[in-house]
Amino acid sequence: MKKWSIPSIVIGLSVAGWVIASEVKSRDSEFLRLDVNGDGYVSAEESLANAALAQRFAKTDRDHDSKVDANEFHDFVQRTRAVVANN
Ligand SMILES: [Ca+2]
Ligand SMILES: [Ca+2]
Repeated sequence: MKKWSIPSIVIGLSVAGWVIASEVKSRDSEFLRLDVNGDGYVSAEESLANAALAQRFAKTDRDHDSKVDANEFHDFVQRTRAVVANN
């Protein structure tokens, strides 16, 4: 029984992401892509897959727990987009 609970959550989140705006969906799938071990956080090591995030990892990790959660990643995406827009 227990081994089905995590896949069910993943499927549930995927479905939820699918019905939300495509911008949110792509943001979340990038977060999921970077979170290789699936613990819900992007570590400094995992951030290396995204050069922009790796560069700004210390600033993105606002609560200084050495990992980036979904909210911190969301803010990073917003700021990155703002930087791109200004260029
Ligand atoms: Ca992780
Ligand atoms: Ca953090």
